[in-house]
This record gives sequence, structure tokens and C-alpha cells, in this order.
Amino acid sequence: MESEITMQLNDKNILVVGLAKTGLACARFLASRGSRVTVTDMRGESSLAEQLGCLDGFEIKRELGYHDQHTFQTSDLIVVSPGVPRTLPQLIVAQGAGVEIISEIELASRFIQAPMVAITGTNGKTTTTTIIGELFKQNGFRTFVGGNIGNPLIELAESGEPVERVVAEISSFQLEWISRFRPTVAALLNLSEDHLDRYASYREYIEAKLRIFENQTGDDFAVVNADDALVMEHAATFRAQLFPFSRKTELDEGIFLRNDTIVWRHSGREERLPIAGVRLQGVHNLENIMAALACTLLLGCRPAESFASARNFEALHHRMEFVREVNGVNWFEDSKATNVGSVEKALESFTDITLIAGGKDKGGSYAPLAPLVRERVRHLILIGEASVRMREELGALTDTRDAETLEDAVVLAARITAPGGTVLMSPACSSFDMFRDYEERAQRFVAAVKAL
Ligand code: UMA
Ligand code: ADP
Repeated sequence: MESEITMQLNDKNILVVGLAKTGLACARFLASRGSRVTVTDMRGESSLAEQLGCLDGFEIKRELGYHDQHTFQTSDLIVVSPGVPRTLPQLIVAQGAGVEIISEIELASRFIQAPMVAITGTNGKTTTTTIIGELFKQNGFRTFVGGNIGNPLIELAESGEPVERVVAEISSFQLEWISRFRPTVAALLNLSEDHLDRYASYREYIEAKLRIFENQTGDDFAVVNADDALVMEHAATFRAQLFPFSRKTELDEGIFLRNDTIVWRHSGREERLPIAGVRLQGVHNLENIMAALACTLLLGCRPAESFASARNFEALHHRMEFVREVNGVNWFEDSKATNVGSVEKALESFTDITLIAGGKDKGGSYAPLAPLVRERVRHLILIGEASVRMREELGALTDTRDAETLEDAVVLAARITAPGGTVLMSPACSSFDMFRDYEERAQRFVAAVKAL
């Protein structure tokens, strides 16, 4: 990672675009380093009261409720929040005028010295990032865990806390404006369609994700899913040393599943972890565990300690969480399943399913779910904006019904699901048409199930 000596911030005019978590942390950090900071957000002052309160005591100029082209063009540097689209006209003009534009992870990485593991992929990022953080801590490393998981990496630079390892969950949005971001270990867990409301094509989304590897050299490692053909197609072009993981194939170098044992092989060494006793459920979580072990063992963790803490790791909330059993029916909440790839894994985990799905449509196809819906979903209950398109693509395959609200969907599911079945809320969509976020959707579902 580049040292801060090579980046002068003092007396620079820096524009921070977006004033939510990322923008706020960047603005404070830059101001404390002597930059002349302006923050801009399309939201007006009244809806940013909380954020503005956190800027008290800092000398920071505000341009709220609009983005001023002149400010973009006359800045020495622009730092962009992940939620701001790359196609924002003011950014395009500023880029054309030669203004340096970077994302928050690019800025943060220039001030972080400790070896960094960066995790991306369509699904499993948060779970894998959290496991890796636990493994490093269990091995005695002072560790910072951040990024897309919720706390911006720049908070580490701001705090100046001395750490020995950094674990970063990285989204495609954060990679859009990197230039030198170079993790010591970068992992790509899987690729499937997502965020097509932001990208013009699936290809563009994949290209953004692959940028996590673009500055790595032969001294670094790329941890890749050997079972994902699309990932492996691109891995052939990476400069970093490949360290694959696989649930299906034995590997000479890498980590893989053989019968009921995870086998790790590196530079002629071999270690084994029997999976009996692993608390996380679902085959996809074995992939997450293998990826986490790969990343941490490459960066100095000991197999015995790492295997023990991977075995004990418990499921995170809102990812295929068991809610309760009512009249012989098991209810599961999977509100974080916001794309087709994650719902596929959920459907693979049960048979005789009543699936509650739908929400805000992100633009991808639901057709990849068809074989599993035909085979395992006895009733499909649709909610939200996406219900029309989901019915078109899946409705003919099983008994399909609409519900006005999530609560109505729960009552309907309770009425039509026979004992022995499973009711699963795994939406394949984001939540913003009906809820504040996926957590609110989860809470409302759990409350409705508890009220049955
Ligand atoms: N805005 C503008 N102009 C625009 C567009 C947006 O001013 O043209 C403003 C908005 O009004 C808002 C701000 O920019 O105030 C957007 O900020 P943000 O969406 O980047 O929000 P943050 O709180 O900074 O959160 C971001 C990530 N958000 C997104 O990627 C959308 C968080 O990931 C991340 O946890 C956080 O940084 C810390 O790194 C969230 C997410 O949904 C959880 N990520 C996506 C996902 O996981 O699917 C990628
Ligand atoms: P992300 O941070 O990438 O969104 P999460 O760990 O939060 O990933 O999990 C999101 C959803 O994806 C949940 O529904 C979860 O059950 C599912 N999931 C977790 N790991 C994987 C994986 N490796 N492959 C496919 N789906 C997964």
C-alpha cells in the first residue's frame, strides 16, 4: 500500500460528493489533514440534519440540494460516495477537464499500511468478511473490519489506530473510481446478475468487480472460486498468484472439500478440517468458510486456531435465519437475499417450499430460478413492484399468488402451507419499494410470523 507521504492533502481544494456515512467520514478526515473541503449532496439541508451535526467544529463548505458544475471542475480532487452513479453529468465533465476523481476506498488505501484482505463477489461478501475478521482476531492480530459492510475504511485512517490486518468488504460501486487500490489478498467469491438498475449491462457490472485485481502484482494473492466458470474465465488474466477454492474439485494448490473434510494445500503443506460440527448451514457457507480460511492462512494465521473459530462461527442475521415452527411448518427469513444468485442457494437448501419473494426490481432476469421453482416451490407468493415481471417469468411453474403487503403474504402462507413444509422469505429484490431497508423488511416479517 502507498504511504501517505506520497499524497499531499494540505491546502488542496477537495470536493466530497454524497453526505451519508462515506462522505461524512471523508470530509472529516480531509479537513483534519488541512484540506479545504466542500461537501455536496442532492439532498437539502433539512434531510441532512444528523450528518451536518457530525460536522460541527470542522470548517467545511456545503453545497446542499444541488451539485454545482463549477465546483466539480475547479476542485483539485473529487472523492465520490459509492451511492453516486458514475454517470453523474458533473463527474463526467470534471473528468473530461482532467480533475482527479477517486472513491473513498482509494483514498483510504493510500493511508493504510497494514496488509489488506479485500472481499468482493455477488453474494457472501458480508459473511466471509466477518469470518475473516474473527479468524485474524483469534490468531492474535489487531484487526480492522470495514468497507461495504457498514463502516467506511477511511474511519481507520481517521482514527490512526495501529492495526496489523485490514479486512475490507468491497462492492462494485466502490471499485468504480479506484486507481492504485491494491489489496495484498483479493477474493472474488462468485458472479451472478445484480445491480442492473445501476449498470448498463451485466458485463459492465462484472468489469467493475474485476477491478479489485487490477493493481495486484505477483507478490499478491487472488482467491477465486474454482467452481464458478465465469470467475475462472477472468482469473486467467490476473497478475496475482491464484489461490482457488472448490467444493467440487480436488486442487494441488488451494482449498477444497473432499467428502466431509476441508483440505488446505499450500506450497507442499496440507491441513485438514472435518466439517462435522461446523455451525453455519448451507453449501454456500462452506464456500465462504473455505474462502475465509484461504485469505487468512495466506496472511500468517495458524490452521488449528483458524479451523476452530471457523467451525464455531454462527449465522449472521437476515441470511437464512430460522424464525420459528408453527403447526409443523418451519419459517425462515432471508431478507438479505436481494438477487437471484442468493435465492438459488436458499432454494437448494429446502424442499416443499412456500416462497415469499418480490420487492424493488433491479432489472435482472428471474429465469435462472425456474428449475428450482419448478422442482421445489409448491406455492409462490409475490409482493412489491417486481411481482408483475416475476409472475411473467415464473408464474406458470407453480401455484402463484399476489399479496398486497408482507403481512398479508405471511397470513396467506400460513393458510396454504401443509405441515412438513417450509416458508421462506427470500425476495430476490431490494426492499426500497415498501421498506426503509432489508433490515426493516426482516423485522416486519419476523413480527408477522410471531403474531401467527
Ligand atoms: N447522492 C448525491 N448525488 C447523487 C446520488 C446520491 O448527492 O447523484 C447522495 C445521496 O443523497 C446520499 C449520498 O449521496 O446522501 C449517498 O451515499 P451512499 O449511498 O454512498 O451512502 P453511504 O452511507 O456512504 O453508504 C455507502 C454504501 N452505500 C452504497 O453502496 C449504496 C454502503 O453500502 C456502505 O456500507 C457504506 O458506504 C460504507 O462503506 C450499502 C449498500 O447497499 C450497505 N451497498 C450495496 C450492496 O451491498 O448491495 C453495494
Ligand atoms: P453480501 O454481503 O455479498 O450481500 P451476505 O453474506 O450478506 O452477502 O449474504 C447475502 C445473501 O446471499 C444471503 O441471502 C445469504 O444467504 C446468501 N449467500 C451467502 N453466501 C453466499 C454464497 N457464497 N453464494 C450465494 N449466496 C450466498
